[in-house]
Amino acid sequence: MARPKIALIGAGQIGGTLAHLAAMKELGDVILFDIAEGTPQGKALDIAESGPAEGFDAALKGTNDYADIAGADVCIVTAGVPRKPGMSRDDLLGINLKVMKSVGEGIAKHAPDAFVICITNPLDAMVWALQKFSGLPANKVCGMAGVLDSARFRHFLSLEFGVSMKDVSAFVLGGHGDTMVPLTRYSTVAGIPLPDLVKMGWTTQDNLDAIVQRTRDGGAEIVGLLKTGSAFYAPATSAIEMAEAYLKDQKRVLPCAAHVDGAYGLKGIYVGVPTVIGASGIEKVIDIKLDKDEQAMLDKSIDAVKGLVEACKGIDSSLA
Ligand code: A3D
Repeated sequence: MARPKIALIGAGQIGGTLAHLAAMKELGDVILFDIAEGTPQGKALDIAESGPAEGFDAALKGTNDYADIAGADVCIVTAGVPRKPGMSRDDLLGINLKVMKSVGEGIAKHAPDAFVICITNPLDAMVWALQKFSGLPANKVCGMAGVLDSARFRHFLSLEFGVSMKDVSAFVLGGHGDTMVPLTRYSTVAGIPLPDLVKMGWTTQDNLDAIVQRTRDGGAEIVGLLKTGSAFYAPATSAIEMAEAYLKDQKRVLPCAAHVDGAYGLKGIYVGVPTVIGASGIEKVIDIKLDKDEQAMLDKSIDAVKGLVEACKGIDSSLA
């Protein structure tokens, strides 16, 4: 059987890391596409040359021609610009919306059967626009944010409790932005919900609140440290987890920006929700019962996403 084909649209910081991870995990052959001439070719060659020492079997090719992504099984989209210190994700909307149009058209023409994972920010609005521009089925187009946001939450919790990250599970709902909703009630250490750990005296409510806030600000913390761009190692790892779930039909339960139509009382909007990812793409959106406070936080987050979607419609009338 031929190896799966993974097309990476955008060969910048995240794109290059995705290529390296996909090759090291032997998820398939990798096509790195970018408009910058030489960048995807150089990164593909550099990673391919790590193959003999690493011992992986994967072919890598860099290109500036969409025709090379033909028949891709997975497309991961990072094309666009990242933020710099002082910028919010929403400041990227105008530039990245235009990029989503050309990417959507390229995927529609050359890889219409692919499972598409968008990473470009502002995430929830960009994945919505990418699905519209590409015309691919909504269950085959999703956005990576929840896996990363919950990984950050898990990392901070493991530091607080002094336990392995493997034993910490965490859920984050809503848009990928300052209004994201880390769900403490559904986040656990070895199955023990966080509110119970507060009662047991393992941590305090104040510490937990600070961790929630640090999670919300997780992207900005890295932007502030790097100064020249945004996070790329953990975002790439998170998207690879989603791609692997699809390619291996793992039925993983992962939070991602999915098209929600019915669940949570929403109608046809992309927002971060728990999903099941398998060979059919987003196979299920899990509709968790929320309490009043959680619902209020989610409503606020959804309003922020809806505002960005309206802004997209204002910029490009074909989306209206
Ligand atoms: P960067 O290293 O700048 O790479 C972006 C690449 O896109 C560059 O190589 C550009 O040449 C390329 N590009 C620009 N326009 C086009 C186009 N029309 N077609 C093809 N390629 C194009 O950025 P990065 O890799 O650090 O980040 C990529 C995106 O991911 C940004 O929008 C970030 O904001 C976003 N991001 C999202 C998350 C989430 O959790 C959702 C996390 C981190 C970064």
